[in-house]
Amino acid sequence: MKNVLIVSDNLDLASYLKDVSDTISSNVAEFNYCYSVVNKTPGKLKDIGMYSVDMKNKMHIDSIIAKYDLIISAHCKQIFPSKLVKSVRCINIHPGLNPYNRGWFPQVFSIINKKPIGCTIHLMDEEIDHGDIIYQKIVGINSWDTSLDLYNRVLSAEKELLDAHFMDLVNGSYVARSLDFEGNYNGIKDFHDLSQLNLSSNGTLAEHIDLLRALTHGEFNNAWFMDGQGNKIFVKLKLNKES
Ligand code: 0FX
Repeated sequence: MKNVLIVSDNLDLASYLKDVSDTISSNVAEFNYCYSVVNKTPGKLKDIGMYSVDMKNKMHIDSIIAKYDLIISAHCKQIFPSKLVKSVRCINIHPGLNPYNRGWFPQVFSIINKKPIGCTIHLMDEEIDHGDIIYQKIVGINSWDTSLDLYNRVLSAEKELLDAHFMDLVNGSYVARSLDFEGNYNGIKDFHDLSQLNLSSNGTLAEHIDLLRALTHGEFNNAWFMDGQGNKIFVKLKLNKES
């Protein structure tokens, strides 16, 4: 019997993983579910039976190492410490196609820099979104996609991989391959830098449309500029494909 800890700050994915793991007999594996302590709105995660863990707390880490055979990170907002990834098998479910645009919000950067996008399930090492790749699925980018459109397809691709391979992940029945190259990494600062629109920016209209659709994600107010009167103005783009 395996003890598995699932750590997630993403309600959609955490609920999905709970449904998948609920179908597995407790003779095969037992699952516990946590969200990270940095999560400022954990209400709904608590409602589905998750509790808080702090990846910076040495006591938490030591008790995780003592108890679990496998940790699955499903969009956990805290970085796993080196001691944890070296002591227990840790698997990350990442909404990007490693090693392209590793780090924050990969689809935003892929719309702009045209690097491939998709999802990756990989072994964790000490670097972010970097360990050996277990499964990947590529997702295409349409000219009319906003960040939200593309993100939703990436999330669906993650669920498809989990549907097909969850038990293989639990049992370790897979062949992982190392990265062919290091790729590139984007931090949250890169996203905030993009969000501050430079009204004097040179570029083609196509580049500007890509920037604005990459920063358009449902209700989020991402792209902004200051007008001459000191008002902060948020910008979103609406794209419709002729039907
Ligand atoms: O959970 P998640 O989809 O994933 C993010 C990172 O992209 C990922 O690399 C990391 N491993 C994980 C821990 O965190 O993030 P989210 O639910 O905060 O955001 C989902 C999408 O929403 C994001 O891809 C873009 C969009 N978004 C999010 C925020 C917070 C915005 O457009 N603006 C925002 O301010």
